[in-house]
Amino acid sequence: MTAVAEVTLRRIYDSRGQPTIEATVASEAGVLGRAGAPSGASTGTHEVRAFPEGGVAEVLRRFGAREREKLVGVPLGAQADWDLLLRTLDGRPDLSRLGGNTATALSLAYARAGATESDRPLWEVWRRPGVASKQFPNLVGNCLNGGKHAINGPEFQEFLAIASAERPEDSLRAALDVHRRVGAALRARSPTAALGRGDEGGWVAAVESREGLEILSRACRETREELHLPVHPGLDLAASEFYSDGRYHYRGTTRSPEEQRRFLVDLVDEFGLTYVEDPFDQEDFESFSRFTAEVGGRCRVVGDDLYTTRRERLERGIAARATNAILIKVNQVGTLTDTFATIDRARAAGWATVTSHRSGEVPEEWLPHLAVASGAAGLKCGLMGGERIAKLNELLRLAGPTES
Ligand code: 2PG
Ligand code: MG
Repeated sequence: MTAVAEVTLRRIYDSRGQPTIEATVASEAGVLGRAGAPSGASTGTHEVRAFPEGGVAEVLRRFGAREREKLVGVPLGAQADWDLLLRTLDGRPDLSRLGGNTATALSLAYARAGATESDRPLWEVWRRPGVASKQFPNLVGNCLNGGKHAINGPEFQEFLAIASAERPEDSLRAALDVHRRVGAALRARSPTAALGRGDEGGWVAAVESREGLEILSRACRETREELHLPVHPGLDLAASEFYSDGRYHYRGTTRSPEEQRRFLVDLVDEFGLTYVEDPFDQEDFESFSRFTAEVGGRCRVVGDDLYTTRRERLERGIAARATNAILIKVNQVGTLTDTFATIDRARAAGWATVTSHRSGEVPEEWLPHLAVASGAAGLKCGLMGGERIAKLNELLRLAGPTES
């Protein structure tokens, strides 16, 4: 492989119409690697800073000849060196000088250039130790939006269809069927009310969290019965977003951490939830541990804001048995190398990883490659919208030719 000949940054826009960074890495052989970075809305406190004060304009102002000079000449295929250089160039642990999204775009663009020049698919280049061959993730598909991803929706941020068929194609078919049924149920419930979709393509309606779960769980049951495919309800509460002053704030009521835990254990049992993400505030490891001790045998308990894909946070979670799974988002830590370190540690502990999109996405296709490369238990993605379906269609391509 040759070396990096040129690096450029530009402003592009994400699925919410917000500016973000796209990086292009050109090799001496004339091969281009290009990648844009996504953005979250319910960001965890411990994530790197996506942009410095002043946003994309400030990144473009700060990323000058000095930065370019350092990057040009690095051989392709040396991801760890490249990513270390990105961290050094920024100079701050939270990447707030050039922005975590700048590092993410550059890290991915460099990986793409290397993969293209060596004519290998990303999933193969990224394959983690111990992941034998192509292993396909379950689908964690967003059907109903709330929290920060919707206006006037339920407190819980995401009502998810967890589809666990052997073939990705069947999982996608099941998740899409659940999404359709949830929409039909919401229309039937309020025939004259407007029905919209949130940031990740899930439906948005003025329902209570519990009612939303009833609708989701019924839709999953019907899909199981009619399509004979395994699909079960799951939740991402993003609970830090409605936690303050020691209580979880619901419409018309509040719950202490202890009450929240009992409430959620009951929901797991009543609705057969197989996936619960961020059920408590991001600093409350203790409630996570208690909850996992109670339901961890029958339910995937996933930390997102709790860990923000950071190895040190994961280490603390492993010691406390806080969850049994971790959500993986590259731009929470800023580079692929940091992401791999966290994935490898989770795998060594026997934990499941779930590779995730962000609520503000770009229409890129690398996400399923990362899921397959890391033997992820799940791929979390919205089911509607070009920027989501681009990832799901790529998963189908990775799975091979369509049989019927
Ligand atoms: C989450 C994500 C993606 P955001 O909380 O898991 O669904 O949302 O990108 O807004 O952090
Ligand atoms: Mg989350």
